[in-house]
Amino acid sequence: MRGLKSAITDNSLFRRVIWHARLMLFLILVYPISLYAAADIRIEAASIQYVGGEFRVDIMIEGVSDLYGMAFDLVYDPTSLEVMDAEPTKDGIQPKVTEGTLLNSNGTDTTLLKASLEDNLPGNLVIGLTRSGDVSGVASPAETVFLSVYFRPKKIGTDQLALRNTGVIGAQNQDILVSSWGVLDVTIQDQNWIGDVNHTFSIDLADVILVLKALSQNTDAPVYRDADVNKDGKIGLEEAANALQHPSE
Ligand SMILES: [Ca+2]
Ligand SMILES: [Ca+2]
Repeated sequence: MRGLKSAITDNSLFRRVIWHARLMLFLILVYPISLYAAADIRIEAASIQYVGGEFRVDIMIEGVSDLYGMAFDLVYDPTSLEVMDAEPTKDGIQPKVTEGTLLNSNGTDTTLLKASLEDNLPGNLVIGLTRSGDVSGVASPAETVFLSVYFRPKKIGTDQLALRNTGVIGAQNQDILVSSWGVLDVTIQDQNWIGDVNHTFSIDLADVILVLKALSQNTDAPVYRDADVNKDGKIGLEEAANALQHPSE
């Protein structure tokens, strides 16, 4: 009897050990995956911006593994913001979007980036960025810049940027869960741009060079008319001379 009882006890102990071993294996296998399975995506920029001052909006991603690509609409109020045009001399708007170093593995891998205004109308910027070909995904356990978009405020007030029609996929075309899609609230204030021909928030040699290049029609860079120092409605040698005299900051 004693032998049988101890055999039963040993058997249940054995089962318990097995159960614990399975649990540990389960936790080891599943926990790191679940740790990265739900990514956080945020929209980041300084919360105060200035009318006429270009600024960068970063789409940040954190806690993702096997990431192959992401697509979304970046939605904004077109009466208060405009997306910067990367190629002002071309017809339409080529949204100024730059990719981070995550999907291209610090510039070593090929990626595909598409960005356009939906129906060529401002307010809904459709963006997709993926890796290219039969390659594995990338991981970003820490917060990383996925891509950046450049805007310019048009009037004082507030605006909220948000992400819509979102999709995140892994290398096996599987959906990657996202636990939160952030929004960005910006307050837009007025700014005195007199003398600052290129809207860089400083008046310096770069303004002189831009005026001289513009006068010789040697640049596509924007020359801002609200920098007019002598109120003649033009940007010219007066603005260049003013910038030359300006103490460097
Ligand atoms: Ca400047
Ligand atoms: Ca002038």
